[in-house]
Parts: sequence; structure tokens; C-alpha cells
Amino acid sequence: MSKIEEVKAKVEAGKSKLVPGLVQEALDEGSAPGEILQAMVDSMGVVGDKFSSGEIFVPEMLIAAKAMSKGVEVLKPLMAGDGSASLGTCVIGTVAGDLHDIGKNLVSMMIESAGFDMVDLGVDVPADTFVSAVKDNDNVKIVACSGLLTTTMPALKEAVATVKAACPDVKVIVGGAPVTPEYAAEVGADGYAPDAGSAAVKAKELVS
Ligand code: B1M
Repeated sequence: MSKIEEVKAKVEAGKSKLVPGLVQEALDEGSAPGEILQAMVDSMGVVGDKFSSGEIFVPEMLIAAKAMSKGVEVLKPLMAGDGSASLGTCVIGTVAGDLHDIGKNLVSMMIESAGFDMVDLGVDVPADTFVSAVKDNDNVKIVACSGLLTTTMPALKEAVATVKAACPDVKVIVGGAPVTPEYAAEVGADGYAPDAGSAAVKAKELVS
């Protein structure tokens, strides 16, 4: 089994203590950070499928998520930006009622590496909290809202509407597995991105 396959297997099995070391070993063997990250994202897909089929339950999903987060910590410094001039501040969070943060954290990492200062509000963020963060921080150009559940799509819509009404100059980007470009347009978002890399590209595009 290659190191990357081992990373994938151990993330799926939720082995938080082993994953960081294996990620480092995969890097030492010459694997690219993006390749290792993709393997871990794929693991979460497998975990989601096992959950859907009733093979595993919420606790197993949770420990797999923790294992992936530990692996991402090792990669984060390698994916950081070059420290050049800031493009502005980006406020990011997962919308109210939604506790999923891995995708949001990856999006945050990629937008930061594109040159933004990040204010991460975490998960379960009410619409008004996005607005307060825009007002409490300097030079906020982008609000990025993540949503992973079909049941929290109304919260995504409310977040966009609340931010756009209170802060018309700020651009809002939305994304997350159930979000489509059509839904993003329908709720009045300025941008949609299917993944973390394209969220960074979209953020740059919106401020240029
Ligand atoms: Co949950 N969960 N979960 N879960 N979970 C999903 C999302 C699910 C698809 C699993 C399944 O059934 N197959 C399903 C949602 C079904 C639906 O709504 N259609 C689901 C469910 C049902 C639930 C609960 C309701 C289960 C329950 O309690 N019965 C519950 C809800 C809790 C809540 O939020 N209120 C729940 C709980 C959890 C855990 C807490 C156990 C854990 C999350 C821990 C954590 O995040 N710290 C968890 C996990 C781990 C998952 C899966 C397995 C993995 C999610 C993940 O991290 N993926 C997930 C199944 C799956 O994704 N296949 C599942 C990896 C991550 C990199 O991808 O988050 O999609 P993702 O992010 C991508 C893109 O979506 C995009 O870029 C990212 C990277 O490229 N993106 C953006 C994300 N945000 C973006 C924002 C942008 C742009 C792009 O712009 C701003």
C-alpha cells in the first residue's frame, strides 16, 4: 500500500493519532500536498457513502472528520500564501444549524493563500453574526458562506439576504455540496464555487 493509500485508509478509519505522521511520510516521499489533500477528501466521500448505506453512524463520521482535520493541519503551512499585500478581509463561516467545517476550513485555507486576511466565524453561524463581523473588522470585501445540508439551505439564503441588505458593497460567495450555481444565483449571491480552489479564484475575481 502506498503512503497516500495509507493516509486514505487511516482517515476512513478515524485514526487521528496516525494520520499526521502518515501525511508527513507521504510528503517526505515526494507526494504533492494537493494530491494528499485530494486523497483525504476522497476518504470523506467513502465515509459519507458508508453512512448513507447504514454501515457506519454519526460517531464514526465524526472521528473520520477529526482524523482528516489533523492531516490538514500538517498540509496547511505548505499551502499558505506568499505574504504579499492583502487583497482585503474575507469573513467565512458555516451557516446556522450546520456543523460541518472541513470544507469550510479548506475554502478558508485556499482564500487565505490567494491573499486575503481571514476572519473565521466557525460553524452554526447566524445570519446577523456575518453582518456583525463585516462591521467589526477592517476592509471586509468578501463574505463566504458554506452549507453542507439540504436542510440548512434556507439558512444559506437568509445569510446572503441579510448580508446583502446590511452591507451592499460586500460580495457574498456561497458553496457546499448541495449548493448549485442556479441556487446561488436564485438567492442573490455574487459568486458560487464548487470547491476550495475555485472559491479562491472567485474571491480574487470579485475584488479585482
Ligand atoms: Co454529515 N452529512 N451530518 N457529518 N457528513 C453529510 C454532509 C451527508 C452528505 C452524509 C450522507 O448522508 N451521505 C449528509 C447530508 C445529506 C443532505 O443534507 N443532503 C449528512 C448528514 C445527514 C448529517 C447529519 C444530519 C447526520 C445525523 O445527525 N443524522 C448531521 C448534521 C449535523 C449538523 O450539521 N447539524 C451530520 C453530522 C456530521 C458530523 C458532525 C458527524 C461530521 C462533520 C464533522 C466536521 O465537519 N467537523 C459529518 C461528516 C464528516 C460528513 C461527511 C461524511 C463528510 C463531510 C466532509 O467533510 N467532506 C458528509 C458526506 C460527504 O461529504 N460525502 C456528510 C469533505 C469536505 C472537503 O467536502 O464539505 O463538501 P465538503 O466541502 C467541499 C465542497 O462542498 C466545497 O469545497 C470543499 C472542498 O473542496 N465547499 C465550498 C464547501 N463549502 C464551500 C463554500 C464555498 C465554496 C465551496 O464558498 C463560500
